Amino acid sequence: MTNPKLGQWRAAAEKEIKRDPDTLVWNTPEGIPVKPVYTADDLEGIGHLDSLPGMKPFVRGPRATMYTGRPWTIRQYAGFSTAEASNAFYRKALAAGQQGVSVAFDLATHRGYDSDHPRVEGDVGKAGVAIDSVEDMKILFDGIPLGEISVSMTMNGAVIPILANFIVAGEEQGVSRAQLSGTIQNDILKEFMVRNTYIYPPEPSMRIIADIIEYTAKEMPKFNSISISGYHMQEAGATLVQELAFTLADGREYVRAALAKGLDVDAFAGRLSFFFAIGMNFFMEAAKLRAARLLWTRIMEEFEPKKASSLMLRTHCQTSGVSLQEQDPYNNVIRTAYEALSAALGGTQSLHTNALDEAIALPTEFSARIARNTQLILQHETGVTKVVDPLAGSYYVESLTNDLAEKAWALIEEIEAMGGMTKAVNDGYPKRLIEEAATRKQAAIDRGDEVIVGVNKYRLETEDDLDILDIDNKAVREAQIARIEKTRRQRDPKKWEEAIATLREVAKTGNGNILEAAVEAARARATLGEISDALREAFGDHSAVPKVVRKVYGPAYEGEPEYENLVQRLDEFARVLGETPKVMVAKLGQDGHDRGAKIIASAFGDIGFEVIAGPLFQTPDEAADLAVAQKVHVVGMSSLAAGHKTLAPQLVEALKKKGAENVIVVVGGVVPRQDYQFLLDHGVAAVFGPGTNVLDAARGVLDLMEGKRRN
Ligand code: 2CP
Repeated sequence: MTNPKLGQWRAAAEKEIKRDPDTLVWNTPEGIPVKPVYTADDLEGIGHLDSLPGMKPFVRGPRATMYTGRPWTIRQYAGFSTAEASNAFYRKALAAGQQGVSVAFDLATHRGYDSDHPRVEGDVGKAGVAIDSVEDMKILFDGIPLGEISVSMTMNGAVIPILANFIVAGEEQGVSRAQLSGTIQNDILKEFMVRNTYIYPPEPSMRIIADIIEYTAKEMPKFNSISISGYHMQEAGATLVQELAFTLADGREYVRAALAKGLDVDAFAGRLSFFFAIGMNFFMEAAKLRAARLLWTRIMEEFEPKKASSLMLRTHCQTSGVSLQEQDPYNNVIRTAYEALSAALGGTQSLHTNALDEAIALPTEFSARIARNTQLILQHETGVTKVVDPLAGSYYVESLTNDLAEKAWALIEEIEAMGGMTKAVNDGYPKRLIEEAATRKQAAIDRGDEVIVGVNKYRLETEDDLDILDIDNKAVREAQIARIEKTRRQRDPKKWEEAIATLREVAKTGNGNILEAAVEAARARATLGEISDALREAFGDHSAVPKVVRKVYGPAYEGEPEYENLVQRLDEFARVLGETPKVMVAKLGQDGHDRGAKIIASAFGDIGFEVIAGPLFQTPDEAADLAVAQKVHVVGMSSLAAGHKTLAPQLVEALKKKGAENVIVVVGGVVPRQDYQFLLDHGVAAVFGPGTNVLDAARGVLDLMEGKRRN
């Protein structure tokens, strides 16, 4: 039934704006046309409207009383440098109101390397804490009672040694594994899609997950075996529909893997948990969490569980990292506060609010305090915890919830028709869709269609310096190496050897549980690298071939003089040069964040450069070899994990050694302004920091090439 007054509204609207009100429709990246006004008509046919919180299909929340009974957990993700430094940080945070711990590991740890491995020189202690053995893990939780405080660990690649070390650290603190509460991320499919901290190929990686679900279901009833994550998809540029669909499809795949181990669905389903990003599309994000719960119930009903808790989606959320900006960084406090409110209105169980400086560095104590207080103020001062699901019944939000659910369901079914998520991930389908969405979004920002305050509009003339935390990773590495050596010296070599041999055997034969064997190895003080290597021997390493999407960025600019001029200028320069300017985009060290690299490669290709996309995880020497072999003019190193001060100078040196000093090196990504001069002094020709317009970067590279030719 159409509201008879809608016609009157249209007339009034048209009079106000002097054009058709349909021109006010906002077509979101999700393909949802958001109308200027919603009415009861928009609720027609929506099935979930009369549902209640704590009841099927859980749209209104997994608990009946939600925050009125217990507010969400304030769980700030943190970790840096050594176990000692991170432990001190956690203790202070807990004393100041944080309610759970969430560990960020450094990238060396993520990828299963001990701190003394030559490949990880630039990574140790940088974007998280370095953990090499039980000895480090014990220090990390010293004075933090693991039987009382729940601990989340973001770990996927080296998930086996980390969880094993955690279990043994608990044991040696006097806390049995049955008492340990917390969550391990353990979500490998999205690693292959977007986050890239995988180690082994997809198939054995799925076996690892099933083994962890099996072990925790039997031994650790309070522990969430997985955190099925959409967060990184949105960070990589996914639309909310993609984030929703791919995450839930991943979840379905993990359930199937666990069932294939012979587990009863009710034995583990209640301990599956989720993790979503909350970006700036305020109502859409809250609706997304509601839709996620609705769809998860639908998916889980297929498996016919008996317990209601098996149907419930419980989730952690983090405010969006990509929505943070380097420019005018105090704006980030405001962005994060809105996102946090949206997460609360959507009914999250646990939340991380980003610190204002997280676009460029690890949080300082000051910025971490503001981030934490953003949640404390929400919980204690705003009244949002006093009512369950306050957005229920809103014409707009209910309609969005339904639209998101329908669109995501269609994509989930598409994945299903392809044979499920493992297959789709292997084929690269979700990754391609996400990269296309990311490139489209970048073009919208560069063109100014999407406004970012302080970046592409209302930009400050001068930016104030911000105090940031810098880690001396040389010192961290030395301290870690000393502790690894001590651990190796003090352990019983026979016990160690037997435990590693058993682990290798279990991995190779498939007889026994990998985590169970790894717990023994951790007890015998096998290091993280040794445990990972034992599994590497059985499973091999996964290496991905980088693919770059084309014709997404360019077409968004078609006909715009700014873009056309640049294309023409490049074309003319190519004629003078006698060849197409060739740029290699390089990712060095264990930094797998490749959104920026992929966008640059894609856009530069459309503009007319010949682009070589280097593989992930190269050493500076390997990148220089590739640059020489490919005869590139420019290497663009993309750095998002703080390794630039070690790795960029090494790259410049490696090129020089190979007689390729003519190759121009530029650095792009998350580079604090304070580091620009250091990089320029070490042979880098230009730095393109966060928020750089891609066309400006392309012009900058062309200027450098032209300048070089003239000299
Ligand atoms: C909850 N409880 C209640 C109520 N609400 N009891 C009575 N009345 C209520 N209204 C109970 C729960 O049943 C539970 O007990 C306990 O209180 C804790 O509540 P919870 O909702 O389970 O909260 P939680 O312990 O904080 O767990 C939340 C999640 C968990 C989402 C389930 O998986 C989690 O903490 N995830 C965090 C993931 C994370 O931090 N990831 C970091 C990503 P029982 O347990 O006894 O039932 S870092 C990201 C970076 C970017 C990266 O990945 O790279």
